[in-house]
Amino acid sequence: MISCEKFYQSLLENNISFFTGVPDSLLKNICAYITDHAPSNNHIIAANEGAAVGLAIGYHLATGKIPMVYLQNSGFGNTINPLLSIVDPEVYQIPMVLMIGWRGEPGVKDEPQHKKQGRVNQALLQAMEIPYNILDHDSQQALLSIKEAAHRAVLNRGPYALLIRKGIFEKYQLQKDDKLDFPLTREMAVKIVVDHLDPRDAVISTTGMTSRELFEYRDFLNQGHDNDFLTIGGMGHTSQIALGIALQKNDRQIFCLDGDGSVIMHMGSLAVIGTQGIGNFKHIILNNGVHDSVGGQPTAGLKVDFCGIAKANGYQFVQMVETAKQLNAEMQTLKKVRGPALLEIKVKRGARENLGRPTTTPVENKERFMNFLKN
Ligand SMILES: Cc1ncc(C[n+]2csc(CCOP(=O)(O)OP(=O)(O)O)c2C)c(N)n1
Repeated sequence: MISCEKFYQSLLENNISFFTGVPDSLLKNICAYITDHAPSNNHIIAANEGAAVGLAIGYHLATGKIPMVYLQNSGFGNTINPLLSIVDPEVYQIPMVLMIGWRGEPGVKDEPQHKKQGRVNQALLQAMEIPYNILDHDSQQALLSIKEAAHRAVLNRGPYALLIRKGIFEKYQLQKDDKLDFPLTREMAVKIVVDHLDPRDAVISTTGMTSRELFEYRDFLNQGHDNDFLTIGGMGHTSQIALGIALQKNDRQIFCLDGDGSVIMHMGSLAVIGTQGIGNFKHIILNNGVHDSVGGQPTAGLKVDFCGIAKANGYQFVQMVETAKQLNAEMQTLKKVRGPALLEIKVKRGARENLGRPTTTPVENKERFMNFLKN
C-alpha cells in the first residue's frame, strides 16, 4: 500500500505542488490528503476534467511549474480536447502530470459503464502519444514513478500519466470537513419525488447513487423500471438527455433528477434548457454540496444560487426546498407549472451502507424505457 503522506511529499519534492481535478473513489484517500495539506489556491476541484486541464495550463503559464490533474478515467474524454489542442508537445508544450483512477481495469470486477473505458484506457493514452506508467501497491515503485513523471513531463514538454490501480492508497480520513446538515437525505428526497409522479412521467436520473437509490425504490414499490433512464455514465449529461426526450415527447412530463456536481460539470446546458422554453421539462437538483458518490469531496453547490442561475437562463419557475413538508408541497406545484422549471432540494450528504446497484443491464434499461415512451 502507498502512504498518502509519502506520495504527497514525493510530489512536492518533484516540484509538483498544484492539484486540480474531479474526484474519483479510487483516488479518494490521496485527494483527501491533498485537500487537507495543499494551500487552497493550489488545490481546485474543477467543474469537469477538461476545465481542470485548463486550470493546470494557467498554473503553468503563471509559475513555470508542473501541475497535476487528477481524474477518474470516465472523465478522460473531457480532457482530450485541451490535451491535444493546447497542452500537446506539438502545440504549447505544457508539462503536466495526470493521475488517472483506472476503473474497469481488465480482470478487476467493475460496473458495465467502466468496462470498455478500462479496457481501452492504455490504448487511448498510446493513441494520444501520452507516455504513462501504471501504479500498483508497490510504494517504492510509486515514488520512483513520480520522479519519472515529473522528469518526463519536462523533458517531453507535455503530459505524462500515472494510471492508478484500485485500492493502492492507504486510508486517509479527511480532517477539513465543513459538513452542512439538512433534514432530508438524498434517498428520502428521491422517494418523495417518486411518490408524486404519475404513471406516464419519465425520469432521467444522474450518475452515481441517485440512480441506485431510484432503482431500489422502484423495486421496493414493485413498479418496475420502465419509467426511468439511469445515466450510469456520462456524468453531467443527464439534463441534455432529458431535454432531448422532452423536445420529442411533449405530451409527457420529463423529470430530470440531477446532482449538484453533475449540473456544475456542464452548467452551460442550463442556458440551452432555459432558452428552449420547453414546458414539460422539470429539473430537480439534489444538492448536497459534494461529490457524494465518490467520497464526498466538495463541489461549489452550496455556494452558488442554482435557482438564480436557472432563472437568469430563462427557466419559468424556480424553487428551493429543504424539508419534507416543503418538498411535498412544491412537487405539487412543479407538476402543474409550465417549464422549464427547477426544484432545488438541499439534502444532507451520505448514503445507506447497503445501497445496491441496478440489477438490469444498460440495454434492458434502454429498451424498456424506449418502449415506455412509445406507449
Ligand atoms: C465525467 C465523469 N467524471 C467523474 C466521474 C466519477 N463520478 C461519478 S459520480 C460522481 C459524483 C457526482 O456528484 P453529484 O452530481 O453532486 O451527485 P452525488 O454523488 O453528490 O449525489 C463522480 C465525480 C464520472 N462518472 N464521470
